[in-house]
Order: sequence, then C-alpha cells, then structure tokens
Amino acid sequence: GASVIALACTSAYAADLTVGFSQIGSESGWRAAETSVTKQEAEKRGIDLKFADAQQKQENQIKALRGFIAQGVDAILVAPVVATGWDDVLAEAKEAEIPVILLDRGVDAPQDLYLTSVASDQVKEGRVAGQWLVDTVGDKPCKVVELQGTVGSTPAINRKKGFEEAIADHANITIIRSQTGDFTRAKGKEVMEGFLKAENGGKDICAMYAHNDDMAVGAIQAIKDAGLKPGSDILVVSIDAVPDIFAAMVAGEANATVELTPNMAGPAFDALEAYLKDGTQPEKFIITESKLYTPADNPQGEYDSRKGLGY
Ligand code: GYE
Repeated sequence: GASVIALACTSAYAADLTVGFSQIGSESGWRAAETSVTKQEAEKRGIDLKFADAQQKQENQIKALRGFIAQGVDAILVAPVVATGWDDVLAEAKEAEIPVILLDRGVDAPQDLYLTSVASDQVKEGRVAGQWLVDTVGDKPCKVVELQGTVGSTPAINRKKGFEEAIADHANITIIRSQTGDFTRAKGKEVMEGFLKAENGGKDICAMYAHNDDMAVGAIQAIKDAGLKPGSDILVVSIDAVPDIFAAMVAGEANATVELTPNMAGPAFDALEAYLKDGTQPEKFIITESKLYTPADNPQGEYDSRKGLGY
C-alpha cells in the first residue's frame, strides 16, 4: 500500500544524495585516514561519493570542482590545499546552488561562498606543541628547527603562529631554522638532513617541531643517520597523532604529538543533511578537538587503536 511506497521513497531520497569530494592527495598517513573515514561516513549514510585525488595541485582541485558543478552534484566537499585562489570556482558553485563544505583546511574567501568549514583550531595545535616544549625545557637554552607544512596552507600558517606565540615569552627557546617539508616524510627527512649539515652535525639542536607527524618521522630517520638520538639528543614534537608517531614514542624516538581527528566528514555530512532537509544553517566553523599525547599516555595502546583506520 501507500505506506510501503512512502517508506521506499524516503530511503531512496537518502541514497540519492551525490556528493563530490575533492581531496588534496595522499601526502601523509593522516590524509589517507581522512579519505578512508570520509568514504566510510558516506557509505553509512547511503551517500554516493564521487572522489577526486588532486596530487596536491590546486589546479586539479579547481578542475574537479568544475566537473562536480557540471555533473550537478547535490553538494561538494573540498580540502583546500592552499588558502588563496578559490573565489571564482566557489562563486560558480554558489551560482549553481551547490553547497560547498571545507574539510581540515581553510580558504581566504568570502564566508558566504561555503556552507561550513570543518577543521581543528590549528593555532591552538601550534600553541599546545609550543607549550609542551616550554614546560619540558624550562629555562634551559633550546635551539629549535621547524619543519613547516605546505606553503600557503592554513595549517602551516596557523601552526607556525601558535608555536611562536607559546615560546614568545621564553627567550631561551629560539627557532634557528624553519623550512617547508610539504607535510611529507620524504621532504621532512631531506630538509632535516639539510638542517643537520648546516648546524655542524646538529649537536647544538635541542628540538625539532614538525607541523605533522609524517615530516617528524622522516626527520627522525635523518637524526639517526647523523648518529644522534631522536627523542633525547633532539626532542621531537609534532601534530596529527598517526600510528607511526606512537610507534616512535614506544621506541623512545618521539616526545609529543597533538591529535587531529581524521573524521571531518561525520560533522560535515550531518550539517549537510540538516541543511538539505530543512535549510538549517550550520555554524560557519565547526572546530574539532586537539589533544596532547606523550609517552606517558600508553603509546602502544594508542598505536593499536589507530592501526588499520586507514592511516
Ligand atoms: O596535519 C597533514 C596533512 O590539512 C590539517 O594536512 C591537515 C594536514 C595534516 O597533510 O598530515
């Protein structure tokens, strides 16, 4: 009868949602986890997810968004690789009345061009990392080298800002070298090798701050290759809380990480469904939690609980 048909229609509606997802790439373990969690969250909701990997190139993301608009998707998710250059394509999506949700990075564009942004407070992440170092070294002189994330991305800009704020009143802690490792292990290792060579083998370097764990893991290898002990000769603090940084903690080779949840899609899809259902406007910025982990926090257990989540 009618009720059976109505039921079929309702469930069919949810399954009819088609969402385009422009993902940056797979530059880090955390990025890979975000991709797999997003696919799971879509699957759970019966959403048809159209996935596009941009290999970390903005022009590929803009092409993907234009493709989604032409396809007439119901909504777009995008993790914007850098903060600038989005105004035109976001305006085209708005013109086509396709809501856009930003994941894990922000854009320098008018806020009415996107429905909501789901991300961590990246200034806070940098501040938490810096405060950990302040608490750990006290008044001891500490020369720090910094591995920055992708140039022009909001996490790189904000994590640098937050860390500098935290150490600002501690003249004994100074950043002596800072360079981008583009959020990858390979570049992190390469740049750290350069830092060690430039700082006569690195024996005067007290700490390495990396904007993500993948660059830290690369740097750890470079420190070991130089005959120094990461985690003791050179302290290691970074961000993401991926399994391999917990493995490094178990080995005594890393000292602190600030957790970044890979599940930005859950809150994003919840906001999207409420908006599409009855026009509910979500908060413009949905902020995820940032939590400090050190070797005192059962790193083996944290490794075990995260392994296999797509990292
Ligand atoms: O920390 C890193 C990834 O955009 C906040 O991008 C994200 C960062 C994350 O490459 O692992």
